[in-house]
Amino acid sequence: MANIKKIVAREILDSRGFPTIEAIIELEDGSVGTFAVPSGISVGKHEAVELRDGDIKRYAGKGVLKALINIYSKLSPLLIGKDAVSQSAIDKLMIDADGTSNKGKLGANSILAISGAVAKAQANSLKISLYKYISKLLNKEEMLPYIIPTPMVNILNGGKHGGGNIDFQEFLIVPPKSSSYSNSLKMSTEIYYALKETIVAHSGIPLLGDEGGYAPTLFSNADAFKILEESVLRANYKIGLDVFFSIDAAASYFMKDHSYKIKDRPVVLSAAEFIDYYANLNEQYHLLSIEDGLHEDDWDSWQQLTERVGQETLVVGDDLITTNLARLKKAVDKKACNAVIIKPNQVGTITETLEVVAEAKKKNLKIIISHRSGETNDDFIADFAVGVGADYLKFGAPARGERVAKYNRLLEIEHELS
Ligand code: 2PG
Ligand code: MG
Repeated sequence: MANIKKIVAREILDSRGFPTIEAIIELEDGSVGTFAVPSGISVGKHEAVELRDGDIKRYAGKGVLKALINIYSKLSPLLIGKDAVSQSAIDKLMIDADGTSNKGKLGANSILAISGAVAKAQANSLKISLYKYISKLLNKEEMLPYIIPTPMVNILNGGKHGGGNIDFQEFLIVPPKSSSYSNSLKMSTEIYYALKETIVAHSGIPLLGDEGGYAPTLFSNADAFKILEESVLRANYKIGLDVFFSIDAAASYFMKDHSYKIKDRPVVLSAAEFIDYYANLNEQYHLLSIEDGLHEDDWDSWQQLTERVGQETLVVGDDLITTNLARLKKAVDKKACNAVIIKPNQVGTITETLEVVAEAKKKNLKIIISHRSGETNDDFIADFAVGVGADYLKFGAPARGERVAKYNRLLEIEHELS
């Protein structure tokens, strides 16, 4: 048992050079926890509010000084002296102090910075690895055995993360569940190298997108699949055996007036036609998962997509659910998806994130723990993914410091577990 002694928060930069918050919590026994908040760019409409200053004279309006002031003036006085052993009590104090349904008053970024730092400080106080502490928070006791979730590795970036020419946001490669984590990382990284060679062989320029995947100038989604296929072969692997394909379409970002405009088709597609398109894509590539295949509020079409391809493919809700318990329950009722993306900053506290994980587990949805496109070197979510016993994880390309910090932490955990 150790009370919170000191809270420090600072404005730092994320991987896009945008300001974000880093909080440092010190407990009375000397234990320290640090947490840096990530930030998305293809943000779901129903996510908790990320408070930004809006002062265009500073960091183009993206500063987080107001959120810092909230930490020092509103949250610190509430939390100093409180026992870090009760994560849920601490999170509840902050939720109540905010008082809104979307953390719009104090900002989900202020609240999550403290919530995450408290969890890390408490794990350090108990002298246990963070993933073990997360497991205890979720299950009351440690949930054994620990397994490293299968990585979904985003090697080709389009949509809002790329050069603006490919419609789908992420093209991911996923090794089979039977592969060890280190072998999965090795295979994915070798295919990532091969993708660079393939792009160059096609006279492309191998520039990177926001999540470290390549963002080549391609004409269509079909072109992207072609160069992925070629890259897997170039690395001497077999699609459907050594590796599977997944996509995050982030479709809310290219739906307009209830229709979808993709470069693969000369005319716009209705939701029903777009579902046909996915079904065809599936026949060709046997996709392991389709994330945000449809607009985030088109529940009926989600239900139809799940009915159509959900037997063999994970239909993954990210912008659809936004790590929000009510939306998860609605998705389960409507059979709108069979897998869910979990991102702590979509909801704003560790306790609420764990509640969504627990509900998804109860309802047999597959769980994918995800980073954001704007990241820091914080590796919290690597431990979080192992601790909650997720099925998959999504940390971007196996390149760039803010992505490899997480992949490398998993190598450390794998070593610890062996
Ligand atoms: C997503 C995420 C992470 P962003 O859509 O899944 O890959 O992107 O953080 O920009 O929302
Ligand atoms: Mg997504």
